[in-house]
Amino acid sequence: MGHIADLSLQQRAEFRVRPLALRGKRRDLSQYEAHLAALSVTALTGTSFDAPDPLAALGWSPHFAAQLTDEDAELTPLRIASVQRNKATGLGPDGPQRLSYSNDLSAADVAVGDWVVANTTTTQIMRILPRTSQLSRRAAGVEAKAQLLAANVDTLFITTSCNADFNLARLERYVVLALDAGIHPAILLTKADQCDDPAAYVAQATALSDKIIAVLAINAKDPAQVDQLRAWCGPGQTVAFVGSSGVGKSTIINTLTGADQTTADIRADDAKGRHTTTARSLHLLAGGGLVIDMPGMRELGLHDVAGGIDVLFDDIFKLAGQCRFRDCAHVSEPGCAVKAAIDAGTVSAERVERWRKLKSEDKLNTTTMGMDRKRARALTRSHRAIQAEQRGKKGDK
Ligand SMILES: Nc1nc2c(ncn2[C@@H]2O[C@H](COP(=O)(O)OP(=O)(O)OP(=O)(O)O)[C@@H](O)[C@H]2O)c(=O)[nH]1
Ligand SMILES: [Mg+2]
Ligand SMILES: [Zn+2]
Repeated sequence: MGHIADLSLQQRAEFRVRPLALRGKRRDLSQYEAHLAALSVTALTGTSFDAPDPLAALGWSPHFAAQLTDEDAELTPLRIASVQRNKATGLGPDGPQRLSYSNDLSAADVAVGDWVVANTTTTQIMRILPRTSQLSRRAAGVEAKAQLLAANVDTLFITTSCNADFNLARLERYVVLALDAGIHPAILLTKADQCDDPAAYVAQATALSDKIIAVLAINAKDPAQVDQLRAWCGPGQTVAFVGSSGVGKSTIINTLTGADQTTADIRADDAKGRHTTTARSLHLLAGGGLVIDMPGMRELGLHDVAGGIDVLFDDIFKLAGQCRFRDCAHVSEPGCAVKAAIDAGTVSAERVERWRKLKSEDKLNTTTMGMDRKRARALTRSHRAIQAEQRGKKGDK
């Protein structure tokens, strides 16, 4: 098994295509909600595919099968497990295969988690199948470029620790990223074993949004505690781990897989990690789920996530729609419903401020990244000043 031509009729046709995550600005929140609801059904029942199907175990689903054409008949579908500049690794029922890129593709186009069709004779990736979800950020650095982080993810485990790394505004950024992509956000609080009151962190994270499907405080080294995550790692389900360096992403994945990826102690003085993981990678769990490990991120530059911001801050979004002026800046305008809600104590001023910041950053990055590079450089000068400040510190992958 391996060639698309070998897939059964049922696998090639008759598929209910899962709605694609719609990206970008959008005013109709119901689309997100419907998409997230569809995902939770999948999360509970596992894939709708036959369990013994070896491709389904790798996350193959009707969505991908429906993308295949007759021209793909001689090609082999593979799931991308790692991406390097000139090579990538694809997982298939027969194990991992080293792949290269066909002429019109490069490493920047391919994400860990992608389903591709490859010519296994020439070992070339011929085409990337349309994704059910994708995570991308504004790449670290001055250039206004998007960087793909992962593809076809069902659940995002936003990982932080019960210590100095814990930061509500940063958690919100990751939640926005997930919601915008139509991916379920969950929050993992590691190092609970080193914390006097993990429940206080859980309470704060839980209060962020009812869109967060779970908040768990765990000791990443304790298999019994980490086992709770398996509820989201059923056969064919893909989960990705994001968060700062040193919070324990690889430790959790090692506990889940029983494998031994490199991990390293954080610096005692500032609780910061050292970027132990240097590349994104996909791993198979014995139970059938797939996990994506990522290097720690210092900077999560958001772009084109207006929809995700509106979903996370849906209460403020609705209030803003009731302001007297359509272009209300919610500062001192008469008839401002947002300001009225702050005054009445129904929304917190801090939360409105975080919303405002995310909105303006998203707007700037979305505009900048849509412009030519010369103009982008002028706009990113203040960003460059921050970069200069950070120079000398260790690089961000
Ligand atoms: N006591 C305790 N130590 C932990 C826990 N989670 C992680 N650690 C330790 O924290 C250090 C960093 O963990 P890693 O798993 O390498 O962190 P990471 O998030 O993968 O870091 P990067 O790969 O740099 O992004 C290691 O020494 C782990 O053993 C935890 O829950 N409890
Ligand atoms: Mg790591
Ligand atoms: Zn207003």
